[in-house]
Amino acid sequence: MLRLLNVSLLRYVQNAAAKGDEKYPKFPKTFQYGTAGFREKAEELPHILYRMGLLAALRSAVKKAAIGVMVTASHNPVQDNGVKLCDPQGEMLEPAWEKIGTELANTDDVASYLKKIIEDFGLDSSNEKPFVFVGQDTRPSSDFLAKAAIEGAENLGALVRDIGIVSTPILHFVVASRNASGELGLPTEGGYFNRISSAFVQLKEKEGLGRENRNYKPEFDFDGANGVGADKMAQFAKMLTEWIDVTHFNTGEGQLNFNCGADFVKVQQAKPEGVPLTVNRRGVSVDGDADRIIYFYTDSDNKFHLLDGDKIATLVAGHLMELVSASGLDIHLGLVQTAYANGSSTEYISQTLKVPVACVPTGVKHLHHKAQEFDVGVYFEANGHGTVIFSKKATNLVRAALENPELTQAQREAAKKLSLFGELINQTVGDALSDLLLVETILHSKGWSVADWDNAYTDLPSRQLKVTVKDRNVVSTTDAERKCVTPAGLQDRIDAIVANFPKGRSFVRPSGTEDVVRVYAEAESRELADELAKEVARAVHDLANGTGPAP
Ligand code: NG1
Ligand code: ZN
Repeated sequence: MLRLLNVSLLRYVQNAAAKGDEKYPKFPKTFQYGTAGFREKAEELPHILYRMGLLAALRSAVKKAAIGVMVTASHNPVQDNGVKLCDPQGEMLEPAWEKIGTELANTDDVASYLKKIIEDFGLDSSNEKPFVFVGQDTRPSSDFLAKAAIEGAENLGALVRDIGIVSTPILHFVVASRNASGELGLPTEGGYFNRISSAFVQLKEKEGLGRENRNYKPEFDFDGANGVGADKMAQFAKMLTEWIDVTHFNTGEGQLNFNCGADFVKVQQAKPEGVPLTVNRRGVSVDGDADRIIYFYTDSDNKFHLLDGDKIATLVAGHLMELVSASGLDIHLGLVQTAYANGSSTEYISQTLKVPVACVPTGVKHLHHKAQEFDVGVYFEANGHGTVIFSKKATNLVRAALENPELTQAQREAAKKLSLFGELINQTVGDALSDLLLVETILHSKGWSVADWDNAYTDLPSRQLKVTVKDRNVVSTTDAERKCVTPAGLQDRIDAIVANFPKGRSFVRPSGTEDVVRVYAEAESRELADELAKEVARAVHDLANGTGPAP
C-alpha cells in the first residue's frame, strides 16, 4: 500500500521538475539558504522560488502540517528579493532543511533530488494533501516570484493558499494558527488582527487608566518604510482609535526602505525622511516586511535619540519581571541578546534589573532557541527584531493562578495581565506591530514619555560599517561572534586597536544576508566609536583581502 502511493507522489516529480526547468531555468550562480532564507537580486530568483514551492510541498508532507513560504527581502533595497520557509508552529525552517533547500536550489537534476527527499523521508501520499501558505511583501518583483512558488507547490500536488501581501509575522501567525486547530483563532489576517487587538484592549481596560497616563500620550508618528507595514498599521490603527492616535508616513509614496524604515534609522542613527521633526514626540519605524521595530525622538536640544531592540528588550523584561513578582509565581525570566547589543544595555539588565542575560550568534533562530531555556524568554536583536516566548510551564502556572482561590486578588490580577501579554505578543516570531502594541501598553501603564523610557540607561555611542572582501567566509568567529578565529592575526590587531579606546569594544563577522564583512564598534564618545570602527574596518580590509578602496 505504502509503496503504491509512494509511486503516485513520485509521478508528480518528473513532471514538476521538467516544468520548472523549462519555465524557470537555473540562474548560473551558487545560492545559499542563509539566516533569512535566500536573499539576492530579484532577477536571480525565479528558479529558487519555484524550487522552494516544491520544497514547501515536501516539507508539508513530512510534517503532515501546513507550511509557509514568504517572499520578501525585508529591510534590503527594493531591487532585492528573497524567500524563506516557515515551519508548522510558525517557527523558522529547521536547520537540516536549510541544507536541503540549499542543495535543491543548486542542483542540476531536480527530479533526482526530489526523489531522494521522498525516499529519505519515506513519503507517501496516503495522508492529506500537502498544504502551503504563500505570502509576499510589496516589492514589484514579489508577485511574479510568489506565483513561481505557488506553481512549484501545486505541481507537487499541494493545496496552496495564496494570502497575498502580508507582513512576515502575519504569514507565520497564519501557518501556526492553521496547525493549532483553532487555539490561536482564525488562520487569516483578520484572525491575527483580532487576537492581538483584543488582548491589547483588554490590557488597557484592566489598567483602567483612560487614554493618557501622566507623561504618556497616545499620539505617535509611524514610518511604514513604504512597505507592507504601512498598510497593515493603517488597518490596525482603525481598530484601535480609542487607545492610540497614529499619524502615518512613508505609506508607499516613496521607495521601499529608502532613507526610511527601521534599518535605516538604526544604522544611520537618524530620523527617517518624510517624518516631520516634532520635539519629544514618539516616532516608530518598521522595516520592509514589518518584523522589526525601532522607536526614536528628537529632544529640545535637537539631539536625535534611538530606542532600539535593546531598549525594547529592557522595557519588556523589566515590566514582565514586575508582573511575575506581583503574581508570586515560580517563573524564571531571562533575556537573550547578540554581540550587537549595546554594552550599557547588558550592564543595565544584569546589574539593575537583575535578569540573567545570554549572548548568542546573530540570527533570530539562535535567539529563539536560547530563549526556550527560560520559563519566559525575552529576545531582541539590537536592530529591533524580537519577541517574548512563554514556556508550557509558565503558561500553565499562569492559567492555574487565574482561578486559584488561595492567591490574593492582586496576585490573580498580575497573572491575568501576564496571560493577556501572552496573547498580545506574537510568540512565533518577531513582529513589529505586536511589539509596538506591547511597548505602548507598557509605557501607558508606567505613565512614561519616550524620554522617560530612554532615561533608564544611556547607550554607549556605536557605529556599524561594512567591508567588501574577496570572500567573506575567510572571516570566521567564535564566542557568539565576539572573537574572530580567522584570518590569522586579525583578532590580535582588533585587540590592539580596541585597547586604545576608552570603553572600546569591537567585533567583526561575515554577514549572513549580504556579501560583506560587518564591523561593529562602541566607545565612550561618538567620535571615538566612529574612529574605532574605521580602524577595525581597515584591519579587515588589510587582512581579509578587501576589495575597493581601504575604509
Ligand atoms: P546579517 O546580514 O547576517 O548581519 C542581518 C541582521 C540580523 C538579522 C538578519 C536577517 C544585523 C547586524 N544583522 O543579518 O540581525 O536580522 O539580517 O534579516 O542587524
Ligand atoms: Zn524584516
